[in-house]
Amino acid sequence: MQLVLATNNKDKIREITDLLDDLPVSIFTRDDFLEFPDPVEDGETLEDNAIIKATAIRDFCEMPALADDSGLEVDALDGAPGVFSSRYAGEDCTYDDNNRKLLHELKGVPAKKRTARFRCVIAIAWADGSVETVEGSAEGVIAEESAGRQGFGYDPVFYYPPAKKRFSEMTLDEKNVVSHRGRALQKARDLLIERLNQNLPDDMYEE
Ligand code: ITT
Repeated sequence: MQLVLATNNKDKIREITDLLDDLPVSIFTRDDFLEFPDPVEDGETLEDNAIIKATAIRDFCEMPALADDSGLEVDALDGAPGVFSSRYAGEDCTYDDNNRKLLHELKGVPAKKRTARFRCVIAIAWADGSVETVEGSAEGVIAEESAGRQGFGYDPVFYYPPAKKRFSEMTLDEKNVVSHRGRALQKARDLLIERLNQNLPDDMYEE
């Protein structure tokens, strides 16, 4: 099976390929194509945007496509930045800009009220025209300052209580076990395995 990852985000690509690399699936990324569309993510939900990306890339590359739309929901900010997580501090902002803005918005908010969650929706657009979605989430608390060197995005401010550390203090494997993306990808793996089994030639089932 061939599968193209419908994302421009190299950090996502690292985490996704790590969790899928034991499957008999050839994974392609934007680097494998001379041109790669950058669809407008104008959906109202993570699910809408994941479907927009997966179908646009499936149609352009003519192979099944997997897209990830993810975001951070902070309770004290009524769910912001949510679908706007990548551009919270403005178009073309950096991860650091976003974290600085988030910490500024939460200045003075006590620890108990700094609860938040990462959410991830993965859409797989199949060659037959159908689309399936799965999701995962991870509950945490927004720290008072940035720290840690691993991960990406909001990981330096996302403290995960069960592990007593931030996502930015976890190895790739540790994060993938508990993260929103890791949880969604476990379900996406099941969808891929189901399809792989359907595509097995008949003689594979013979005793
Ligand atoms: P693509 O649309 O090309 O996939 P993107 O980075 O624009 O890349 P999203 O629209 O899904 O992706 O925005 C998700 C943002 O949420 C991302 O840029 C990070 O700022 C944040 N984010 C998502 N997953 C994260 C994670 O595991 N750790 C930290 N921040 C994360």
